[in-house]
Amino acid sequence: MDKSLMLDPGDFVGVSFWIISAAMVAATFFFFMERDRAVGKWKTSLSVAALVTGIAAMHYFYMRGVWVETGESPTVFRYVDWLLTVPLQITEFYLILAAVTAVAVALFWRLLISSVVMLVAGYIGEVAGAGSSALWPCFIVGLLAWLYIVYEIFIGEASKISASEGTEASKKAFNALRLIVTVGWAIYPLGYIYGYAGSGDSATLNLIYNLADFVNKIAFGVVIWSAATSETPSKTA
Ligand SMILES: *C/C=C(C)/C=C/C=C(C)/C=C/C1=C(C)CCCC1(C)C
Repeated sequence: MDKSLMLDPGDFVGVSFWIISAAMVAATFFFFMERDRAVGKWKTSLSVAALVTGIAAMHYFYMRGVWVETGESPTVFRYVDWLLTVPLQITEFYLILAAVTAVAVALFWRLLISSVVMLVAGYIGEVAGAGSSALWPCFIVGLLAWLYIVYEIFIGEASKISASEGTEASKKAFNALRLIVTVGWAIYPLGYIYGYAGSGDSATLNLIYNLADFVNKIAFGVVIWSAATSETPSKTA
């Protein structure tokens, strides 16, 4: 077999694709199995967390192949993965709020559409590539869409609903998730800047995105798992 088609242990980016594939599979099984321990509507939240890591695992297997065999960024598969998993994570915010109170569906759509705008803009920018005139305008559009999500969960309607209607467990989950969406998600635009401004290389860009996915998909699920299993049947009634 052609050795270039095998994962080289010295290829840190390739190895990071491999390790994260394994971690995504493990997290998926964990969230599905732990579903039994959660009460009521939290079960759905854990299923969604498992879907996120499961979809990512599948894409990581494939992205590793692209990277190892071609040495190129698997941009299309990365964005297909994000386009499926980010809206699911946005759904988690809505589910957490909807589990405790009635929430306007319009809020869900605003968050969802913003996340799609963020990703489509980023995709167009990355495919246009370094040196193209679309690179930074697309980045700005994506950045604004992300800032809108941050606004919604810190100051807007979503944050007000959580503060006034939330249970202890739902507030805990909401607050931790919004930290992830602010601090954890910030790694992506920073990676984009690093990758395309100046002397950035695609290996480092992939490593940054891989680490960001590891944190933002698995830690995100763990936060939900922690809240879901801390609420006992008597507390939720
Ligand atoms: C599981 C995958 C996740 C949580 C991916 C999140 C991706 C982002 C937060 C991407 C953000 C970007 C911007 C804020 C500006 C434009 C470039 C992007 C798409 C990298």
